[in-house]
Amino acid sequence: MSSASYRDAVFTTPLDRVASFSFDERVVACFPDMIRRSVPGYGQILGMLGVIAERHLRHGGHVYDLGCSLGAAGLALAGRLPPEAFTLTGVDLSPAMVARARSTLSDECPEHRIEILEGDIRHIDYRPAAMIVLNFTLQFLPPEDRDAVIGTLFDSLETGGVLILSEKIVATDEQENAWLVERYHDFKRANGYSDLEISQKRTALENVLVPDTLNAHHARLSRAGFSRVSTWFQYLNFASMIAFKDG
Ligand code: GEK
Repeated sequence: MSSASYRDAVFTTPLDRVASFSFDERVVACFPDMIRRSVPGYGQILGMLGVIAERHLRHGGHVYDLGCSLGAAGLALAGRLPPEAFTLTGVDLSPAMVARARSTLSDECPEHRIEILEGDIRHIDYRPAAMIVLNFTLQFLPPEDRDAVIGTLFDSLETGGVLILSEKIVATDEQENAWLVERYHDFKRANGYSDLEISQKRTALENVLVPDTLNAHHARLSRAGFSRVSTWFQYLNFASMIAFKDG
């Protein structure tokens, strides 16, 4: 399959009925453009994943990239660390994403030990890991399944391991939240999206992407057993946290 990436035009024309968002072939074909123009800080977060891995990953440790899409986290780690530094399993539910991630990673970093599995992160058997990345994936799970997944990930992490959790968030204060959402739409306009595209995408994501507050994330991570949680990045209503499993 070609690794070309097209400009996101999924919601450019008016639709009679906006269907729920799905990670299908059409989305996969333009995904790198879509996520960079839609997620504030996406490139910066990816860049830091490699830096965090350099500091926190034990040599030869195993990494999970859950909801890996096209394998961007694996590529970021492979860009900073040599092949012997880590092994990585990427998991994604979308067959189209998985096919494209496999071909991209084998083209871009054939020496690195990266495998991509098609599966649901709620139901796979995890092996012990030193680092787990959930980069904008938990938000797509039904809210009632999130505690169990975070609990399983805590159990799978080795002592000294870290979980990176990046999410779209909702602010507790209504006025603050309204300001963040308005500026987020301005961010999308500044990146070339029309009002029609913004509103149709918003409709498509309703009940598909359900954001939590930062407090809810911190509380869930603590409940699971993480001893320390820090929000190391926030850009408008998008944030990334690191949770430590201390000994
Ligand atoms: C990146 N992390 O580029 N099991 C496995 N995968 C799932 C599940 C599930 N239950 N639900 C959704 N997905 C990536 C970006 S995108 C974020 C992640 C976005 C997958 C889904 O198929 C999609 O590929 C990914 O999670 C979310 O760093 O598009 O906003």
